[in-house]
Amino acid sequence: MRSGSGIVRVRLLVLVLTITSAACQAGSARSAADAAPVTGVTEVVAKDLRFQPPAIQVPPGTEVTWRFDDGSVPHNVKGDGFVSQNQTKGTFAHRFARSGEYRYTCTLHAGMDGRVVVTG
Ligand SMILES: [Cu+2]
Repeated sequence: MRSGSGIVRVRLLVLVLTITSAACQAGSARSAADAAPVTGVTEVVAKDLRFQPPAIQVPPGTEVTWRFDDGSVPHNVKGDGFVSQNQTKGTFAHRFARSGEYRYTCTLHAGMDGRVVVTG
C-alpha cells in the first residue's frame, strides 16, 4: 500500500514536470521576437508595450533606430552590446557592424522583446 502510493506520487511528479516543460517551450516559441523578420525597415517603434515590427532583417553596417512613442510609458532597449536609457520620447540608435542575430528586450516590461537579424 505504501509503495503503491509512492509510485503514484512519482508518476504525478513526472506528469507535472512534463506539462511545465511543454508550457515553457510553448511560451518561448510565442515570443514576438520570433516573428518572421521584416526587411527594408531600419526603424522600430516602441508603442503599445511592443516593438513594431518585432523582428527586422538588415545588412551589416546598418544603423537601426528605435523610436519611443508610447505616451507616458517609458521603454528601453537592451541587447548584447547595446543599451538605451529609459525613454518616453525621442530615439535610440545602434549600428550593427557584424552579421548575427541580436535579440533585445525592454527590461521594464516582461515579454516586450525584439530581434534584429543582420545578414547579407
Ligand atoms: Cu517597455
